[in-house]
This record gives sequence, structure tokens and C-alpha cells, in this order.
Amino acid sequence: MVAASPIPIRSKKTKAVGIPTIDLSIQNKSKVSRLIVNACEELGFFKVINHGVPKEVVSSMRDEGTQFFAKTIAEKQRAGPARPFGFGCRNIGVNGDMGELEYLLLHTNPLDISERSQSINSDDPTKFSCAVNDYVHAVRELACEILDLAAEGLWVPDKFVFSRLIRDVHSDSVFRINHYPPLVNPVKEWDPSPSNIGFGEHSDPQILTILTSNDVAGLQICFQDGLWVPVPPDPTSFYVIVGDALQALTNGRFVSVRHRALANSTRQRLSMMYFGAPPLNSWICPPPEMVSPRNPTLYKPFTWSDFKNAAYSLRLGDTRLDLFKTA
Ligand code: GA4
Repeated sequence: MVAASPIPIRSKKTKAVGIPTIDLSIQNKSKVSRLIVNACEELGFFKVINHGVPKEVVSSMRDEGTQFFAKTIAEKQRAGPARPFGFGCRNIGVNGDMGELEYLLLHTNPLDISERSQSINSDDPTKFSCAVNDYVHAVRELACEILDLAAEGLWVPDKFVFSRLIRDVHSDSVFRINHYPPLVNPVKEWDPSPSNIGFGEHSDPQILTILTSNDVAGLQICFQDGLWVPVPPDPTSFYVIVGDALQALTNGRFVSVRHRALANSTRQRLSMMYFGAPPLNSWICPPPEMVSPRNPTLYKPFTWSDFKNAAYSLRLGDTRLDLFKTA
């Protein structure tokens, strides 16, 4: 079901809009497919409920994350610097972007997880790696289910065309836990001035992001007409974010949504994101059904590795897909 948020938000273009909520337990799958396609076309963002991810899997991961960020800086630094994987504090990427947060960034390859777990939770590395592997497995399944429904809703005959990329053993998917401590010198709450920015405005480069957080607000999304809308926190649900790669894979039919996180003046926020990505050598080009004389190819074909290199050479807020436009 698509339900408008309790307080309808007024946007210039549409009259009253809200964040779509999609119930994945609805039996009528073609209806769910249509709702997913609409949400990905109009906003590139939606919430899923009755998603099938066991709550113990989420709570174990959240507990491990909370324990990690409660450690001293020296202990957290044992995870290695986030270049690109490990522990990061304030610095985002390698080109000078900053935010009021600390984070742990991990590749989802089980071998990488098991190696890094030794330095993340030296008391019980297996407990940490099991929590991450179980969580990543569950949210990847959720992402694949959503991508298969999206392919069906787009009438693409190969329904696994998108999910195959993130199921691949060589998938370059990433898992991230962000910790936004309460601001030490709070400025006016919800003021998006630099000192209030937890994670600056950007789109995600990957195919699909599956996000959840504790019950503290902070995430905002940008509607297509430029209006920034706060996303109500809901620890029992997941938010789904269309990434740049899915925009390219659908020849621009789905839109990657720009989003940001504002820091909170009183409470700490913990968010967990799975970024579903293809293997590095995969080509990002739309299935033939997405291209027609009326919808000519919008982007030159590129590999995920090409796109990732472009993303890391630019600033967080840059529109990197523009580099790959055909005209
Ligand atoms: C945004 C989405 C993911 O968090 C991330 C980020 C990555 C990083 O923090 O290292 C990037 C950013 C993200 C996009 C542009 C580049 C790369 C920081 C940055 C400035 C892990 C990702 O894959 O891209």
C-alpha cells in the first residue's frame, strides 16, 4: 500500500506528497511491482514494511555497532583507516569532504569481514563477523526481492537482470555503519549549515541501498523539485534508496535520490546501510527493453570500476552520472 506520510508535505510541482510505504507481504505481487516502479520513478526512495528481515538479525548488528562506537578512539582506529575500508572520523572519501560523524565501512566479502573482525572486536571476532554476515545476507535478499519486483514492473523479461549483479560472488557491495554523536556546540536544530551536517548531500553510486536507523531523526531526502524533506526514523522498517547505477541500468527511468543526514543536538543517531553493487568488471548498460527510439540511450556503457573511479575522483555532492551522458 502506498500511504502518504501523516503530515502531507507540499511540494511545488505535486500538490501533496509523502514518502511511499510499500508492504512487501501483499499477496498481489504485480501490484507491489507497480508500487515499486512508481516510487523509483517519482522519488527514488521508499519505505518497506513486512520485509521479512528477522528483527534479531537487525538488533544483533545494531548492538555490535553500538558497542564498537562506545570504544575509545584508539581502539576504534585498530579497524584501520577508511581508505576505503575501516574506521573513519569526520573525513568522508579522499577529496576533503567532512561531516559530523564517525563510521565503519566494510566490504561485504565474507573473507574481508572475517579478517577485519579481528581488529574490530578482538574479544569476540566471530560474534562480530557472524552479526555482519547474517545482516548482509538478510538485507541482500531483501534488495534482490525488490530488484526482481522492479524488473517485473518494468516488463523486462529477464526478471533477475538487476539482482544477478548484486548476488554475484564478486559483487563489490559495501556495508556501512554511521554514528552521529550529539552535537557538542548545537546550532539551531535542523539548520542545514555546515556545522550541522552529519553527512552532506549526495546520491549513492551503487544499484540499491537498504538503510535502517535507530529512532533518532536526521535523514533528509530531496524531492525532484529541490524540496528537502525529513524522513521519520523507523527502526522496524527499511528505507530503500535508488543509486546512480540503477538510474543508468534503467536508462534514466528510475532516479537516484539525493539525500543527506543532519546531526542531532541531543541524541546519538546510528544508521546502517547496505550498498548493493555489481562486480568491478560488470558493464552498467540497460537491458534492450529499456531503450527505444522514443527513449534513446542516455549514458555511454561503462563498467562499475569506471564509475567507482569517477566517484572517488569527485566530491561527495557531485553529479557523477553526468560524466557518462551520451550527449
Ligand atoms: C556515498 C555512498 C557510500 O557511503 C560510499 C561513499 C564513499 C565513501 O564514503 O568513501 C564516497 C561517496 C559514497 C560518494 C563519492 C565518493 C565516495 C565518498 C566520496 C566523496 C561508501 C560510496 O560508495 O560512495
